[in-house]
Amino acid sequence: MEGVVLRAASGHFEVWLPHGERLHCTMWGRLKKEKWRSELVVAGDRVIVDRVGPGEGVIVEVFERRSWLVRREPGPRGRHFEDLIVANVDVLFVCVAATAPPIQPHLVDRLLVAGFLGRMACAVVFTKVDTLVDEMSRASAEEWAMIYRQAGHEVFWTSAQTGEGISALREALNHRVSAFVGASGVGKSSLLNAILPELGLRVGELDSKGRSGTHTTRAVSLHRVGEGWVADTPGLRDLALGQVNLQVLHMAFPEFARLPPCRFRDCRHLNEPGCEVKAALERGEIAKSRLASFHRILKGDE
Ligand SMILES: Nc1nc2c(ncn2[C@@H]2O[C@H](COP(=O)(O)OP(=O)(O)OP(=O)(O)O)[C@@H](O)[C@H]2O)c(=O)[nH]1
Ligand SMILES: [Mg+2]
Ligand SMILES: [Zn+2]
Repeated sequence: MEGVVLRAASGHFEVWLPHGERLHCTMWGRLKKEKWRSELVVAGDRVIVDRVGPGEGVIVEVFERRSWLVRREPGPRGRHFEDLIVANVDVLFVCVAATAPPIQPHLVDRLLVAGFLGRMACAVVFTKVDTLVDEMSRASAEEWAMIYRQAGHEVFWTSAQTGEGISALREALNHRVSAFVGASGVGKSSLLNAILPELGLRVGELDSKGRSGTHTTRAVSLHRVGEGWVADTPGLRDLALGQVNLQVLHMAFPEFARLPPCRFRDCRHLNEPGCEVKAALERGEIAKSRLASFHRILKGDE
């Protein structure tokens, strides 16, 4: 029987079967040896299961993944371990809070690059827009939204509290697999609760300064929205990408990739003559923060 992994935790898997049944599964021993990733099977994986008892099964095969969100941890001898977070997602919804916790543009940009590398489309979701009560915070949030629109991403403007933008987001989740990702405390679980009121996911407070969340969600879980699926994920502190090739990284920044080519094919957009990216920056078509992220990712420092 073919199914979808809804949740994976230390060798135990909840698998959804197309007729709606959920099986509690373990994994077949031989499969464990064949796989090379630290996470053998993750939420979003399409699997074949054998039933072994009432409500119980065993995963005997994992289908090839069409997309993946991974973080790369440095390993021995310059190698990297790939830590798979979720599989087979069509659209990565990168969530940022309109006010608190403060936006971390570098984390957002890393997630957008990870989405590109993992073959997902990416959108940016502003959460908690009900907290934009003064002109300054509103102007700042709108400026960030502009930057990501300019980068070619669809931007959603939402509040789980007032319901603003929730139906547009629900619509966007239909007929595809999505994942909400971002820093802890930006309101990923709250958004899902607003979209699916019967869900009742646990949400957490921010720390006393409102600088960060308290890592409330502990595991990735997939939920049905209409004819689609959406994954809630634990808040990320950072997302190591490992070494990314210059040309590939350039492609991962859609507003860079749109420009005519720079004079030098291996232009790193630092101070080379004939650099189209620098020229676009001066014209205000590219944000400083985006080019800064590009350079940090290129250098490979996490
Ligand atoms: N004012 C306001 N607060 C919100 C909104 N959405 C979430 N919050 C608050 O933000 C805090 C964090 O929300 P969560 O949904 O737990 O955030 P999360 O992104 O799932 O966090 P992790 O699971 O730790 O990654 C909670 O105190 C929520 O009540 C919103 O639309 N408006
Ligand atoms: Mg959460
Ligand atoms: Zn250049």
